[in-house]
Amino acid sequence: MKRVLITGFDPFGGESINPSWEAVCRLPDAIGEIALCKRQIPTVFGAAPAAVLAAAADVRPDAILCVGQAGGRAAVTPEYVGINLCHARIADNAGRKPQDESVVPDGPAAYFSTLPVRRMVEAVLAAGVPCACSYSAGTFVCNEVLYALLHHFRGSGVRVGFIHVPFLPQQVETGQPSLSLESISAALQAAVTVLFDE
Ligand code: PCA
Repeated sequence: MKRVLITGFDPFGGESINPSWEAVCRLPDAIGEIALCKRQIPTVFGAAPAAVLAAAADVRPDAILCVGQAGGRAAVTPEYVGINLCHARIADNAGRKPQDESVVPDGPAAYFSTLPVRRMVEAVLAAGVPCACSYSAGTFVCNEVLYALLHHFRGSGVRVGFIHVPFLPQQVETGQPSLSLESISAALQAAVTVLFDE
């Protein structure tokens, strides 16, 4: 049995829910031969990657899949790359708004996800949910988490990646992009199924 640490974030930016955690917390405890250990992490620079690392020390996962909200996107978007930059447009949940800071001083500019991103996109599309590969996780807390984990687990054999998910229908005005909780959950389950594919 493989173990996957899967995380979602708490609400931020004035929202009262975060679809990432709403979907993650409802996932089953196992999908086939893959056990899921679910954790909520704070939308706070520094504290978010620290929370995932603490959970990973506890869970000893074979792979880590972090999930976050990307309001405005219409599809589920596995992220291809994390970059060494924190630059916030809005404050995080601790009131911090870093401007042009590094995630890891003197770290490389970027790391590619070590999850099979293309397979994940195919699997989610096959499950009937809109999905596309993304080449930017932004410069807010989600990107910080992705970069910090890829840096920490480089060369370790622990696979690391990130999926952004759209707003839920109740978070948006008519006409704005959103996806149902059922669709987001189905997407995450489909992605998990292929995490250990080559
Ligand atoms: N989305 C934010 C941080 C927390 C979340 O769910 C982001 O995209 O950086």
